[in-house]
Amino acid sequence: MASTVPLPLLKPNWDSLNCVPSDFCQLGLHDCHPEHGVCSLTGHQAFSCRCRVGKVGDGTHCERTSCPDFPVAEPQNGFFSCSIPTSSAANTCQSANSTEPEYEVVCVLHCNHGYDRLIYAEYSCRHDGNWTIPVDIYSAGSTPCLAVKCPDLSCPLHGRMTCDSGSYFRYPEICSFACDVNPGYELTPTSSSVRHCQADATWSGNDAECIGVWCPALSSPTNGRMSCNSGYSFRYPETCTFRCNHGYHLSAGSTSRTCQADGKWSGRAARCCPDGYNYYRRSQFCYRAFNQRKNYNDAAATCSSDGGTLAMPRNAGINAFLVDLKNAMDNTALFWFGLTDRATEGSWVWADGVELANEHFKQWGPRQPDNAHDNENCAHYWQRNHEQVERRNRWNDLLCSETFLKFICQVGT
Ligand SMILES: [Ca+2]
Ligand SMILES: [Ca+2]
Repeated sequence: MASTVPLPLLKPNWDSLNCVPSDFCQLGLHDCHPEHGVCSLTGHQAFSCRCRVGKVGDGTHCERTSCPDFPVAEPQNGFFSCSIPTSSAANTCQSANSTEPEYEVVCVLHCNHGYDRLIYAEYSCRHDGNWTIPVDIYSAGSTPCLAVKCPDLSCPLHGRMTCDSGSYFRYPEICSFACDVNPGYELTPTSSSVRHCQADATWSGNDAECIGVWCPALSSPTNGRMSCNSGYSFRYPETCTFRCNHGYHLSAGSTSRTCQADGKWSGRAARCCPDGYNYYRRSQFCYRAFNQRKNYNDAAATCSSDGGTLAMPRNAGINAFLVDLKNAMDNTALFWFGLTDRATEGSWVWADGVELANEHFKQWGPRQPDNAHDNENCAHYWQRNHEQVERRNRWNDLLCSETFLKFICQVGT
């Protein structure tokens, strides 16, 4: 029930319903310090004021006792937060007659972001002006604020990890990652080369992963297959093996090639020639001298059924290779090769349709091509043992319908 008596200068600051029976103290008809003063009845309409424990003054005027400087040094990675508690003043009614001392100042240990508080320490300056020291945060072996721990990291396979504080993995450690360059490893594109243990106990960046250096992509040889043992990554140290299809043989290059630490493949490109054919590296074609006699068109058809054409000795190197090839087969025979002037007399065209220009390589025999009988339109090699030495292995034009010649085919790789 609220008082009907006009209030003096000081307002009551507690609810009279909950308090002691009607008197000047209860009604607030006193001039004791509103917060730190305690009113005591001394008789009818008589009261006295005193200050609460921890305060100094005559009861009408009360002041906090001042505390000495906070006696504990600030810890590494932490700090003290000090405040004046408000609880005792807020609930004045309950504590009006309490002898509980008022805490002047309370300081609590806190740790910086990224550090866990291992010790709870609350310091108070009591009414007697002395600090209580509940715990010695600097006792031997204790660390009041310990950096948060990130998950352990490990060395990537084929790589190295270097951490700036010796792999404690605690904030704010920085770890860097590198791969074994010698031999042959590098970080994947998504890997982080530097990672920070962050204040939230997580690592920045992504896991570091080392992969072999890249070698240029390989492909199956024509008429063959490739098989690689590491997912066709074409990275060190993958090895690819090569096989030729049925009816073909590995006529050049390596059956097995390995991506090396320097990013280059061992060995040479595999080449598959049809069985019976020989590979000439500089033209990258396979050639075969056939031990059969046919006219030009039938010879060309045989080459076509092997996937090629009559041979085309476009340069001295190929020409020499073909001469050796045919002579090894039969040094008494004439051999067709892929050159005709059937479309336009005097205009010689290779089997692939390319014209034999004036400046191109030629090996015609003396006074050839002569278009004898006005009808010699297909080219061939003379035999090695021709009685006219100057004709041996040279080119001549002949009737395309002649059937006593053997022939040379070529197939690409
Ligand atoms: Ca002709
Ligand atoms: Ca001729």
